[in-house]
Amino acid sequence: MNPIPQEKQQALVDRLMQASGGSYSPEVRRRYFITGPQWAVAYEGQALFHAPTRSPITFEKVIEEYSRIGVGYWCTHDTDVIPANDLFTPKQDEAVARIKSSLSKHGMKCSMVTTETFHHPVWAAGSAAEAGDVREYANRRLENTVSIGHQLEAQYCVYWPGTLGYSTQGAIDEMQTLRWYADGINAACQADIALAGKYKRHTLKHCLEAKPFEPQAEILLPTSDAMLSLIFSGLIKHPDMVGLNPEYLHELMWGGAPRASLARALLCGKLFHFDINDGYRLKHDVDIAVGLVNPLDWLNVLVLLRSHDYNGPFNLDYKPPRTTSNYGVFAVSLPSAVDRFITLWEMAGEVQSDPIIKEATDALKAGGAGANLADVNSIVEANKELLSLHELIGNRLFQILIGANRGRTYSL
Ligand code: 3MF
Ligand code: MG
Ligand code: MG
Repeated sequence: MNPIPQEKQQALVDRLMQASGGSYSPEVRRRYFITGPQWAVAYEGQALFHAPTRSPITFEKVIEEYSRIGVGYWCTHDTDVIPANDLFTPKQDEAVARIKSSLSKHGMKCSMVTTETFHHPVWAAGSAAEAGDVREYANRRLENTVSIGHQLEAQYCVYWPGTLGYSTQGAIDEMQTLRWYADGINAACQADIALAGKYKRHTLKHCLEAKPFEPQAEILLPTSDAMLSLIFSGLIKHPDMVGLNPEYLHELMWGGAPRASLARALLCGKLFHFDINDGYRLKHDVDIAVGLVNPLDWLNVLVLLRSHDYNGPFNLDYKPPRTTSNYGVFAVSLPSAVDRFITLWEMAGEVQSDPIIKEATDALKAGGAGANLADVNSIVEANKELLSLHELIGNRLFQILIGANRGRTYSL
């Protein structure tokens, strides 16, 4: 193939996207509670070892593009859209007014707001630092975000503690730091109760998000289970208002099974919100888009969530790769992520109604006949042949993933 002239490259990308097929209309996409973060599509590709590869984009453009593609909900960190120096000033109100008008112009809703407590130098020692003024400032920021949430009619508020931890051992008192961290969540809930009264709205759902490593060497609340222990520790004054925002990759990063983490959250009634993406075990937070690394696991995650009636948001917390251009973010990255999610969700429905999986599962639950409880070997024998069904179910899930259940075949 000859080199492709620059002015023909976008057309090539568009033609191959078209040829790939499998895309849904914006109307179909809008039927799902898929939420689009400001920071995901505005990410410029920078990292510790990386200079940006994309140019900045405004929230107006982000909201417009989400709407065009069919993502009905937008969410943001406070400082994604309001520079830290403008917070608490009339410039904040101006920004909130501009966001409101942008959302309404494009028929979009704000689903969630979150406070950036990890990037600015003020958080060098975390939001629950020893210095009282840092903690007071953190509380003001959280309260302010809750207020912005009410003004934008959001339902959820998310907290990723970022730097809550340490790099040098013994530098902080873990117990005290966790108490201070809980004070911040309490301040946000307290402010929420007052603001909900003022705005005549429901209080928000406050969702804690754990991540096992990065950006701190040792993290005090590294997993969703750790977050559950904080919620039920007695330190949280309004535990009913507080739940989880697990992130698929964050649970995978520590070597856990995201499906099991989600199940534990569901058991506790705390699965409020879910960050969807993909990546690898025991590596850093690569934030690859949903289904590109572990589609089979993702299928099973969605079977779990469909089977147990999860009805909260699916938040596209991923990062378009550095190799994707500004144009590619909206032409390839975002629509393909949404469409893979929808396809996997629909496939999960197929799994639920698949007659083979259903019969195999029912047979496993029925168990084998003829066991004598006084004879352990007879229990083994009674169930022995049935247990091959576990692997058969695994194979059937693979077949559903590749469409073999719908007649797709391969031959030499
Ligand atoms: C970091 C994250 C964060 C959180 C966000 C929500 C930038 O790995 O996942 O995204 O999701 O701060 O509050
Ligand atoms: Mg996240
Ligand atoms: Mg992440």
